[in-house]
Amino acid sequence: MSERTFIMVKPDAVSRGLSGEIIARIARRGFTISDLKMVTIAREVAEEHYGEHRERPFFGELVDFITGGPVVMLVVEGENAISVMRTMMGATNPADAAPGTIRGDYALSVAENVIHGSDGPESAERELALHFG
Ligand code: 3AN
Repeated sequence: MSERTFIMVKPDAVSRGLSGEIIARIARRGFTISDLKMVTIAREVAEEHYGEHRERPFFGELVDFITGGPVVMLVVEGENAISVMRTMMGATNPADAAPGTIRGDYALSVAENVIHGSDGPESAERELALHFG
């Protein structure tokens, strides 16, 4: 089933010059990148994006990090885009991410883990509306 998902190259990856490589991997896999923009996220938008983590101890740190520099936001489309992108990203904690995944190849820290991708159809819809609506 063709799906749309929201993907974000996080500030750590943008500042390390990795956005081109990460976007190329997504395109080479066969997905269509149907929209793309570089932005610095406003604090209120970041708090809404990560709303489900509001009560977690790392929430403040997470919002500081994601608003701390430009990100690249993408709309990625194709067969099973949501779950295939999650597989390509690798585990949230890069220490557990398999080599060959984006986090497994480019990240070491759970806080600065290079990429975000929607974790299901409802979050994809919500995140696409929030950032591209
Ligand atoms: P994912 O991004 O794989 O969907 P979530 O939704 O569990 O993972 O976590 C959202 C983001 O919160 C992660 N991408 C990561 O940057 C951050 N995060 C998760 N756990 C921690 C933690 N223990 N300390 C700091 N940041 C964390």
